[in-house]
Amino acid sequence: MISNELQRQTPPNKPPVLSGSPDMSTPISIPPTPTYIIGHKNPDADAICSAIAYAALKEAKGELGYAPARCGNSNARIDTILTRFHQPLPIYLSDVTPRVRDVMVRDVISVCQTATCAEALELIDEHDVRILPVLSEDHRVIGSVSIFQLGSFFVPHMREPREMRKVFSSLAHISRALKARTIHMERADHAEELFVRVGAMDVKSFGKVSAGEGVPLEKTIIIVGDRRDIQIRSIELGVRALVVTGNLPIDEEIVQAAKRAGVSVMVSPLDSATTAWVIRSATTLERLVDRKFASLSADIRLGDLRKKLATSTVAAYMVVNDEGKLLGILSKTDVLKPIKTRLVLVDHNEMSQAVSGADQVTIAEIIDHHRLGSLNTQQPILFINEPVGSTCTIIADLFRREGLVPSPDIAGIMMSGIISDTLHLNSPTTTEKDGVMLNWLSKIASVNSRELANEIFSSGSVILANPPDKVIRSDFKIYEEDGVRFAVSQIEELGFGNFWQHSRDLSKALQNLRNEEGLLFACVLITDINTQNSLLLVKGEEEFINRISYPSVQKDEIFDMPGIVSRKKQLIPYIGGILKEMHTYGVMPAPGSASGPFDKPAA
Ligand SMILES: [Mn+2]
Repeated sequence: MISNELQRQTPPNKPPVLSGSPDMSTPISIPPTPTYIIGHKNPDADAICSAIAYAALKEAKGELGYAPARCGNSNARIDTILTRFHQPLPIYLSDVTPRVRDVMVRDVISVCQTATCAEALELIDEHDVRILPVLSEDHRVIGSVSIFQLGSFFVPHMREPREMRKVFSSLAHISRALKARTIHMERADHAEELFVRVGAMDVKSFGKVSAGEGVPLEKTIIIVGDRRDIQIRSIELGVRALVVTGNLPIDEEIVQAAKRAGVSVMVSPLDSATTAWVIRSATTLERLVDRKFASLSADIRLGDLRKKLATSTVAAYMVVNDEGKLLGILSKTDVLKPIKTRLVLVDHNEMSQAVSGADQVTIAEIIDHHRLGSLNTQQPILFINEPVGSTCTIIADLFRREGLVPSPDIAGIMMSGIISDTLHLNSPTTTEKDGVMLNWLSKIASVNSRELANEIFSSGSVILANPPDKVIRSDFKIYEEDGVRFAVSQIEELGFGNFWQHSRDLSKALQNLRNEEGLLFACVLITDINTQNSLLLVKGEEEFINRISYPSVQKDEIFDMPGIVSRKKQLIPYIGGILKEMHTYGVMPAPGSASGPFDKPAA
C-alpha cells in the first residue's frame, strides 16, 4: 500500500473508529470504484446489452466488483429491451478522467475544533499521523493542527513565561482532562482564557506575584495541595478556580466559602506538577488551529493539478465538497499513485468512441466486433475481437464455453443485442455463429426471436420521437483516419416515410453537427428494416461528396444505397476507399488548415 506521507490510510483491519467520541470525526465516505463495463458513446442496443450481459457473466464466474455502465442516453429501443427483460439502465458515466477523488486519502483522521490538545495528541500518537484536519461541528474544514504546532505550544518559552501558563478551555474540559471530582462549578462550559499557578509560595506573597505578572485573579486557576491558608486566600481574592491535588480532602467550611464567593473547586487525582501539565493540555484546538489551509474540489482533473503542485509548497490539500466539508486529503505523492479506475470496453475499441478520459485510465479488457482502431494499452490485456454480428454473440459464446447458463432475462438481453445489430440476422455482418447463439439463447429465455425482433423494431421511430439534432446524434460515431475526422450516424426505420417528412431539418442538423465537431463530412445512413435498403444523407467537402458513386436522389445530399444496411461492414469500407482516393489525388484538405468547418474546434 502506498501511504500518504502525512496521513496514512488506516489499515483495513483497523476501522477509523472515532464516532464514539463527540469531539472526533471521520470524513464523509465515498464507496470505492468498481470496474465499469462500458459500451461506446451514443450507445446502441448492443452496447448496452453487451455491458449488462458481460457483467452477468463476470458475476456467474464469481468475479466481483464489475458494474455495467454507459456513456450516453438511452433511446426508445433500449428502453423497450430493458423493460422487457427487467434490467435497470446501466450507470451513466460522462467522463472517467482521473480526478482528485480517485487518488486522495479518504480515511482521514480528523478532529473537531472543540477537542483538546490532549485528545489531538492522542489521535496523532495512535494513528501515527503528522497533521490533523480540524473540523467544525458540522464537518466543515477550518484548518489543521500539526504535531509541530502542538509541540511548540508545550515547549517552554523562556522569554514569555506567561505563555507557558496560559490555557484556553472551559472548566468542564479541564475537569474531564484531569478526571477530577468536581466540588462546585460556576459557568462550567464557558470557554475562556485562563492562567495556571501552583500555590507553592507563602500565603503573604501570594497576591503580589499574580499582580506583578499582570494576570487578573478572575483568570487564575490555583493548583494547591492541602494548604488551608492558600485555599482560603485564593477564595478571598476571587480566583476563577481552585484545583486541589492528590485526591486530598477539603474542609466543608472552605467548600461553603467557595460557593458564596462563586469560586469553582475540583479535586484532581494527580500531583501538582502533573495536574498543571494536564490542565494546559486541556486547551481546546480553536486557539491553536492553523487557519491557513489549501483546499481543492474532489472533481479537479489530476492533469490540471500536476503543474500547480509542481510549484506549490503546500504539503497537503484538504479535499472538500461544495459546503466545505472534508472528503479527503491530498498530498503531492498521492498524485503519483496509479489510477484505480478500470474499464472493460465492450462493442468498441476506438478511443474516439470511448467514454471521455478512457485514455487516462486502465483498460482491463476489450470485447468487440468492430475494426481495430489505434488503441494502445500499458499492460497486456484480454482482447477479444471477433468478426461476428454483435458483441452479445461473443458474450453468449463465452457463457457457453464456460459451461454457464445465463438467466432467462440475461439471455433475452443478449438476444436483443444480436437482433438489433444484425437486423434479426439479415445484415451482411451476420455470421453463422450469430444464428447459433440466437437459437441457444432463445431456448433459455423461452422467447421467440421473430416476435422479439418485431417488438424491438416497432419500438418507436427515432425520427418521430426526437428533435433533428438528437436524431442525428442518437447513434453516431466519430472516426479518425489519417488525421481526418468524420461522423457516420445510422437510423433504422420502418419505411422511409418519416425520413422524407423531416429530411430538410435533418439536413440542417447534420450541417450543424459537422461545424460543431469540425468534420470533413458527416452523414446519416437511414435504413429501412422492412426492405433492407438505405438512404445516405451527407454534408461535407465537395471533393468527398462528388466521389460518392451511388445514385443521387436529391442533389449532392441524399443518395440511394440499395442493399446497404451495415455501417461497419459496408459503408465504412466504402468511405475508406473514397478517402484513399482523395489522398492519392492530393485533394484532401490538410488537418488543421484554416479552411473553415474542417478544423477541429478549440477545446
Ligand atoms: Mn455492436
